[in-house]
Amino acid sequence: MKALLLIDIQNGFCPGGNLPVPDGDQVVPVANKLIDSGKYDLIVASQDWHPAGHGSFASAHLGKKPFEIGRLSGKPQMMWPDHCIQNTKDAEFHPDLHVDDADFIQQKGQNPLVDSYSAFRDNDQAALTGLAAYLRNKGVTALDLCGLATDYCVKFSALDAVEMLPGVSVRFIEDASRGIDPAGVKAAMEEMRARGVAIIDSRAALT
Ligand code: VGL
Ligand code: ZN
Repeated sequence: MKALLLIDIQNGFCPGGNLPVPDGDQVVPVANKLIDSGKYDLIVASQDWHPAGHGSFASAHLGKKPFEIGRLSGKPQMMWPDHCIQNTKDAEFHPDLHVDDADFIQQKGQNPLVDSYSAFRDNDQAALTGLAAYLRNKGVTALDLCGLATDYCVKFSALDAVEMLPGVSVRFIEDASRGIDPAGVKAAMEEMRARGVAIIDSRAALT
C-alpha cells in the first residue's frame, strides 16, 4: 500500500500568501502529476489550520516581530507572521492543486499553546493528530512526502513518519517541495537522509 502525503500546499505558503515560501506555487504542477499518476493507493494532504491569535504568531506577543525567536509555553518558538487562519483564503489549498482527489485531509496547528510542524503530532510530541493511526489502519508500507516548507513542516513530518511508522519506507520528493531558507533546506535534507528518509525526484517517484 503506497501513500502520497502532500504537506501544506496552501495559499499562505505560496507567493501572495501571508508566509510565502519562495516559488512555493511551483510545487503544484509536480504534485498534480504525482496525484494523477495512479502510482498511489492513498493520497493525504495536510493543512496548517490555526485559530486567530495562535501563539506561534509574532502578533500574539508584545514587542515580537516575525522571524524572531520568542517563547511559547516556556519553550523557544519561531515567531511567524499570522498565517493559515482557519476559514480564511490564506488557509485554503492552492486553487490549482488536485486536492479533491485526496482520500484524507489532516488539519494541524489548532492548539494555540503549541505549534505543530509535523502532520503527525505537535512540536512537544504530546498530542497526536491521528495520521499515523490512519496510515497504519490502511496498511501503508511506503510513504512519499512533498510540499511546503521543506525546512519546517515537510522535514518534521518525514522524521515523524520514520519514527512512528516502523517498517514503512519513507521518501522525500525534492522537486515537489520548496523551503523557506536555503541553509535550512540543506540541513533538513541532511537530517532526513541521516534518519533514513530517501531523497528522490518526481521522475523516480513516477517510475
Ligand atoms: C509551516 C511555519 C509555520 C510549514 C507552518 O508548513 O512549513 N511553517 N507553520
Ligand atoms: Zn503554521
